[in-house]
Amino acid sequence: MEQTFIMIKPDGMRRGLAGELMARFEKRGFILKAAKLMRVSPELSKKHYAEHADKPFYPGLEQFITSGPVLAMVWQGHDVVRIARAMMGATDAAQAPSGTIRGDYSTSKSENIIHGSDSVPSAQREMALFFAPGELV
Ligand code: IDP
Ligand code: MG
Repeated sequence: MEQTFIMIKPDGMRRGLAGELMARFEKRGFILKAAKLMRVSPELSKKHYAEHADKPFYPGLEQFITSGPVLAMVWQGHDVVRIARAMMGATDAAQAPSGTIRGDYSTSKSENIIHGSDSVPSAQREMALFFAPGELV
């Protein structure tokens, strides 16, 4: 069964949205396979966001993602990579429709509450960065 890597970012944690966001994935029918409350180090940020390392916004992104606890998770289910991205809405929360996570809780292109893998290969790469195989239950 397909799995994806989802992370509630520091802004989502600061605002107390973890329980509500997890409930959305549960109610859609996805199964929680792993969860870890943690801080992202600058080193882990550089690996996780390797595709963005040369972008002008990367320094701000690293500062943001390391600014407080995140909730790293693996969710499993039918077509979960694509469906989770649809549930999140566009990267720029100002463009995300109401009813999506970003569209309901943010108007920012940077502090946009949640991360979700953009493809099955990305999901496998990101899960391996945050979890050891034995940590998936
Ligand atoms: P995604 O999170 O929707 O997959 P990406 O383009 O992969 O979006 O960007 C990763 C993260 O980097 C975004 O979620 C956001 O936090 C941040 N980001 C992306 N583009 C910008 C930008 O133009 N300015 C500031 N931050 C950005
Ligand atoms: Mg992305």
